[in-house]
Amino acid sequence: MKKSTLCAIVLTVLFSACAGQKVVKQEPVQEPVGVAESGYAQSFETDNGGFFPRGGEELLTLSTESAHSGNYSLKVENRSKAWHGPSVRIEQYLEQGKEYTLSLWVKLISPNASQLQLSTQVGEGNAASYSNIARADISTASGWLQLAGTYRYDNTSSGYITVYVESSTDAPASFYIDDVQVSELISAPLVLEDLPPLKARYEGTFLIGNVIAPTGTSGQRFELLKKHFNILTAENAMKPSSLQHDKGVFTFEDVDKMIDTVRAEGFKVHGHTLAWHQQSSEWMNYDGISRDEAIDNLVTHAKTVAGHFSGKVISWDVLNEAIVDNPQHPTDWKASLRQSPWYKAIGPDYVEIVFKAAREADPEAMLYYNDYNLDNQNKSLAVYSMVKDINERNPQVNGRPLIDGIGMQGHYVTNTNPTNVRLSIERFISLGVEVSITELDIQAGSNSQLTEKQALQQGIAYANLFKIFKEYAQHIGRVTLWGLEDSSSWRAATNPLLFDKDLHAKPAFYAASDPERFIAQNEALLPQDAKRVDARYGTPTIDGAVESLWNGVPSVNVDQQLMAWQGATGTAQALWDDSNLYVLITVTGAELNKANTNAYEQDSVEIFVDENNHKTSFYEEDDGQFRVNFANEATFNPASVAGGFVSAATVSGKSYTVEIKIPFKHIQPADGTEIGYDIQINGASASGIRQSVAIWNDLTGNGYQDTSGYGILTLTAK
Ligand code: 9MR
Repeated sequence: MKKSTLCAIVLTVLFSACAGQKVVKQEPVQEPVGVAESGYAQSFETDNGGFFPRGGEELLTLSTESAHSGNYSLKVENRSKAWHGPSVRIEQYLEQGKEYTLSLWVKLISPNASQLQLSTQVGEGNAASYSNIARADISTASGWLQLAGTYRYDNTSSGYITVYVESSTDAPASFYIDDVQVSELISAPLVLEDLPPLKARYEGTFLIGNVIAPTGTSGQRFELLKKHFNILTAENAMKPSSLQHDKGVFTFEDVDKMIDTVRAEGFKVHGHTLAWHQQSSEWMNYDGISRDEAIDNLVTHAKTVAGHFSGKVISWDVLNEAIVDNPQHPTDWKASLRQSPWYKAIGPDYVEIVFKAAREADPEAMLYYNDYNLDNQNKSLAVYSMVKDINERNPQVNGRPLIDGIGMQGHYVTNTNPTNVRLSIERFISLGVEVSITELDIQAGSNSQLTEKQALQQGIAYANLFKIFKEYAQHIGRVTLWGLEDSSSWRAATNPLLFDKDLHAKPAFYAASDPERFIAQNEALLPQDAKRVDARYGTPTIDGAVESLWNGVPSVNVDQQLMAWQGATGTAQALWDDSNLYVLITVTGAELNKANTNAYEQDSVEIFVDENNHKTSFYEEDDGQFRVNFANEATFNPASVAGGFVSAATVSGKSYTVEIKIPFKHIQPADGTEIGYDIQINGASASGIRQSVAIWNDLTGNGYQDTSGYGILTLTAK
């Protein structure tokens, strides 16, 4: 729409500029002034429309350097945190219970590629909740890109609602925004469906939970929560910076009211969280603080908060997300600890210190260690090692081992391998602790869109997990979903929950409710058998030239696209001899771009090899991923598989050919030997970001850590 038309439809809004004012994340900057009859629209032609820097330090300026329409846009620079960005208050344009379309245009300035998201915040301080509306991968070559989605404002009583742009990674991206619009969407009123309550399905099995904000204790959403769930976690309100934003000033009032209300309705409450590297006030553990002062801050916070809620919560996430992703030496848990502010200020014993403080202040509450990606076997081994060591050294703290439970957050995707979830549950159970699934959601689809097939695949993923949870129910205290309906999820753009934005049950709900039945009815969607191909016997010269030895060797098409773009594809053939595997891959339709610093985002081929064909859901010693770009630069996962690897590449127009030698290191190859094998082609865009992934067999996209989806290569014809 042209800007002139836009302004004609929506009354121009006049705000006084407030860029440059110091603000902290949850605090209002100033009251917005000016009224629009039918929504909010801003094109930055005359002023900044009331946009303010969310973190206080970002620089927002009106700019003529680039505009989506008209002459001006708002330039956003000097961000240093993922949640920093331009924010504007919109509460006066909203009516409680109505749904709105939120949209704006963004253009990236730097770095070359980033991920930007449009989000909304409802409420302030410890009553705030945050939802991501739309997210996009963007590069400087993308030009102007629209971020748009819908959101139903179920409760506007906080009087503080914003829309803002942030990045979903920590990259301090700078960008322009333009043509912001918030307008009402005519949608059907919410009607609750007559469904069997989920909590009744799991009565006596485990508690079934969801999240809540202090503003969420009334209305249709609360009715739906009451119907299906019996335990609640505050999604944000009980985090450290919410309860003690300023040193010594504990703000319990909103949360106390919320807890009293939900307990009166029969809910149990779980506490989240006493110590975390996020949403923690900087004064608690700033760079350069003394160990003693940091310990004092940690212990005071944990004791005051756990003491305050004692008797009202049944359990606590005492410590959240302390272990790094995919730790390289997982049995050494101290070396696997995240270099968080608490770690830097205190050292590894901060873990024990905070658990002891919590136990002292509330001896009844079950004390949990909580983390994400615990389906990663390295990460779960590090957590196992930590809890084992701490509990062995602290077997009797107020009558029981110090750590009572391990919380597996469970922020999953549809191709998360359920076997890895099972393995981690088993590993934790072997410690004698309770396990809970604490933040379950499963992403599917994108841009707040979910096709029927994606919804069923998501259902299958939920069903597979609930089947496992039921099997281990004796050791599982609680399964908590991280949100009620997709549109209010922190990952709203990828539809991860059981209910849609109109509070209707999705296939995922029926899958969670009766997993066995759901799987039986949708079996056709379960993974297919692995594809097979033969390798012939012979030893080629690795020079990128296709010698006659390759003639007649069976060839596979690498053409199943995993991303929403039809990029480079190719064919692959394999030879073998008593020492090596040889692969010849020819790629067509490539941009021949290797500008991205991530090797996997360059035009490149990947070979996945599982020598013993164990099809494990994690990498064993014999498993490797070998990547070569069109310029013959190789990268390896893990780095240790590089030894003896040789490759050659030749380029012709938009095609390239790669010839590769990979030594067998763990098997004695023989006629008839079957190895796990897959081929992937990464297609870069002309602007240097990965736009396509074509694969031979494994559609999960998980081959870099999981060999169970590989195809099978049979060594023949010696
Ligand atoms: O869902 C929460 C979202 O509203 C907040 O913006 C975000 C702030 O960091 O925290 C989200 O919840 C996180 C939880 O506290 C810990 N595990 C990861 C969750 C998703 O980020």
